[in-house]
Amino acid sequence: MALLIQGGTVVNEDLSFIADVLCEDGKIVAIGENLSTAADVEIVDAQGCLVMPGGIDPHTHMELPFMGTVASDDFYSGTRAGLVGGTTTIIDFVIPNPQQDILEAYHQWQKKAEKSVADYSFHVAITWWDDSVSEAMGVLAQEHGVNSFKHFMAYKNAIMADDEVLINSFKRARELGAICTVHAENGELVFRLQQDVLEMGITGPEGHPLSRPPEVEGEAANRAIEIAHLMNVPIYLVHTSCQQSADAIARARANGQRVYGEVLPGHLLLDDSVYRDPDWSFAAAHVMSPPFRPAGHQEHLWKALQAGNLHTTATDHCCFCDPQKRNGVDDFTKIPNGTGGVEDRMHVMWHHGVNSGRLTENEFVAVTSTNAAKIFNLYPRKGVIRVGSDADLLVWDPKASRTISKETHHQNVDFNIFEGMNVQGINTVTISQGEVVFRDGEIKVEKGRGRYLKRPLFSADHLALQKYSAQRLSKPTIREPS
Ligand code: DUC
Ligand code: ZN
Ligand code: ZN
Ligand code: ZN
Repeated sequence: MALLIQGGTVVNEDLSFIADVLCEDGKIVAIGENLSTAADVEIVDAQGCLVMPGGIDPHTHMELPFMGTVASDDFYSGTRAGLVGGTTTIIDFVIPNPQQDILEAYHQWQKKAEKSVADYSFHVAITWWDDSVSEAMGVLAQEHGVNSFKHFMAYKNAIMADDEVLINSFKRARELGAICTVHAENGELVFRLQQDVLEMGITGPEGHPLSRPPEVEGEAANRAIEIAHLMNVPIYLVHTSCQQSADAIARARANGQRVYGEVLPGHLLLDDSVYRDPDWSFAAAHVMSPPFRPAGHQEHLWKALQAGNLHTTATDHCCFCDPQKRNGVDDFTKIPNGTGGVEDRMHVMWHHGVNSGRLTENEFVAVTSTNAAKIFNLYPRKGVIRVGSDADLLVWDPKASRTISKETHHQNVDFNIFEGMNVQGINTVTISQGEVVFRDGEIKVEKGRGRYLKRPLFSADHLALQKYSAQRLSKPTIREPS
């Protein structure tokens, strides 16, 4: 059945204008003023509201097996919570165990994701290296629509990618026309500092940020950016959390390098005082990596987002409940790392970004949807209200508000890092694949309705890097001995 969203202000990244939006068979088929209505059209009244592209969260971990447990939000509960909060697409991470067949891991994740209720795609992590991994990257890129590969520079003795893995994988990604992404923290330094902090007798969550200071992220960010520079591949830094890595991105961009940065609402708003709270459970619930940072970094991240040196907002949604966190009750290094937020990202970013005057409504659309679609090659299918695009839309009421709480959220976790925050400006309706899935507080979805999104590879022209490559590799003149 057709759906007409009537009388709202359409907000794209480049422009806002009053128009109706007509959807059919899951796609946007017409945009214009006073579109005529056939009898069998479902009407959504958007008078006084904005109509925006559905949010894209390019960084989630549903049902992730991690640090001896499994993240509590699965692909059903997590994507459902996302739809409630206006996120209609997620990009999750396939994370193979070291030595595991990458394709086997990919198929495991596909199986888990069958219950998704929102559209989803996958980055694939490269956690080890040999010729079979190189071959598997080719199969993923050419047959399965994977155009981004992830590298954890932290988590030594587990999924960490050392320099050898980074260099080989970056080179292969470049050959294939894929983009590289990194979790930038120096895993050797984290390992050393964790031992040092434990030896000082600090075993509680307050040890977590001490073992992963901003320098650890800054070093890895700079290293990854330089390796990407020499391997001539675009790079995307996930969860940029501190001044050091935001500055590394800005420097490289000023130097003409194709580097992108992602930031989480939590890193924009919370500081490391949460780890010194006397309530162990409260402090442990905030343990994620990279940690929340000393006061001051948050303002720097906001400015980097406003300046265009950070491009996307994500959540790193990776939920663990208190009994799971308690695994690290005597040793902070054993607290499963992760926090939630897939339901709250859009609301928090509007309230603290747009209501504060830091972002325009169009910039909000860019950093919550369009930029992720462009960087990961989902655009213009996703990330824009345009004829032919998927009908993933939000009716956004800038006057409506909600108070964020674990008591009312849909995320399958017993904590919310934004507990008690009142946010004004929320989606009252979520439309996914041309279907109203959320309206006025009610979510109605059928398990498994989410679709896997293949993402095409980038052409060399699109990457726009080959000229630099040619210069770098041109042979020096060999002089004859005189
Ligand atoms: N950081 C987290 O906090 N959780 C999952 C993985 C990660 O890098
Ligand atoms: Zn990470
Ligand atoms: Zn360089
Ligand atoms: Zn992550």
